[in-house]
Amino acid sequence: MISTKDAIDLEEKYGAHNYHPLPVVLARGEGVYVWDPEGNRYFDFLSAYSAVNQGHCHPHIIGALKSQAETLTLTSRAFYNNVLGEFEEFACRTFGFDKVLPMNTGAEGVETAIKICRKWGYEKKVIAENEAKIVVCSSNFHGRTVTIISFSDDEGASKNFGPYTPGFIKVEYNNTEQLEAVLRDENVAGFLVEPIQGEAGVKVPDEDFLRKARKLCSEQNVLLIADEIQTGIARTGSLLAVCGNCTCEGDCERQSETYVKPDILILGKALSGGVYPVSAVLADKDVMDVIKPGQHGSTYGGNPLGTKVAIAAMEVVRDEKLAQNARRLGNIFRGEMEKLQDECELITVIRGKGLLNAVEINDSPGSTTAWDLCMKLKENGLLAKPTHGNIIRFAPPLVMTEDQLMECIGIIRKTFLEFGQG
Ligand code: IF1
Repeated sequence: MISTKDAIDLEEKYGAHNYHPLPVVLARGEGVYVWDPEGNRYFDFLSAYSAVNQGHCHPHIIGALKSQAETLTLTSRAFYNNVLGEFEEFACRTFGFDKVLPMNTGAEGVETAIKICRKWGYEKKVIAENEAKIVVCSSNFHGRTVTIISFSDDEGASKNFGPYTPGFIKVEYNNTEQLEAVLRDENVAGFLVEPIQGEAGVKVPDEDFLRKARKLCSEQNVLLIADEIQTGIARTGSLLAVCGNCTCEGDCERQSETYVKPDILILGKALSGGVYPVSAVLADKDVMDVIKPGQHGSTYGGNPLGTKVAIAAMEVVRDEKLAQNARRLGNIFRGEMEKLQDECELITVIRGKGLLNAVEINDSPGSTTAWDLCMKLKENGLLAKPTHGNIIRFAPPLVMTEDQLMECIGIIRKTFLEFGQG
């Protein structure tokens, strides 16, 4: 097998340098573990940015992949296929919407939601042609297409990729006063928001932010669009972050007082358990019906292989009660990190929900401290990725057991305490 060094050298030589990975090569994965070519085992605390919530190579999902791969993989949507309808029914029932539109990547899901929202704005809200606006948040991350980076405030993501797509207005995340003010503009068709901002460093808004946003959107006839590509599929301790304190895994009446129903829901990543790219946009009939034949689509979107995989991935979340596990382990994790914070000056802030967590390191965003810590964590058998220089995100697969989590907390403790001593 190719060595760690040779694999990295090949990427350096032939790959575009659009990433700066931690210098570890992964050659195999199973559940919460990954292995490098030399056979060293690591706990995965990134989960491919929350795509492998169900754990690496989950046998139920891989089983679905294998059997469907031998049967039928791609038909295009020029013809029906015998799996798509089953996926659509499963997704609509699981997430509580009338209709679903399948795509592949998260960014495509966001693009789809933007198109649906604009079209709804013109045809249902009767906004004048080309005048529709969508409100977005500061420090958002929704993907990498030209339109999406047009409303990013990360220079790295947007600089020199212009000209940019117009039609977006920005408000401060978690600021409902600003939101209320901009929604008065009659040309606003939608409000696109992450229930927790992942890329920004796991920024959790005020408890009632989404509920207030929902109310403001309803009052002004504006579509609330939730990007749950990262927060969805049990990651934050409920099936969706918008489910609030409900811990069911999809078999739900959605009567919980804390549930906030978006008009458009965007899912990706763990919708297919990291096995095959599947994203989806869900909405009720009155919204989704603005899209007619020929107006949107994708060659691979809704293909039988991806949809079969996605059904299996959603079954795992339900059958293994991953939302409940994420909630329980997340509470333990933050509790243990708070204990560590008392003993260790390296940690300034701990935040998160369920198993989407981050710690802020006592150094400037320009420092290498978080990176250096992640290198030490790697040496001690745990993989996490620094973000914004001084934040470390901790997001293991949701199939983790309490014993495994305690072992991981031991590794993090030891690493931080050793590092703190120089
Ligand atoms: C990269 C971060 C995570 C997302 C939300 C849409 C997308 C994403 C809320 C687009 C993607 C990624 C992509 C990955 C890094 C990453 C990320 F570091 F930027 F912040 F997850 F935390 N909406 N998130 O988080 O989905 O098109 O990638 O399938 O390198 O860009 P995609």
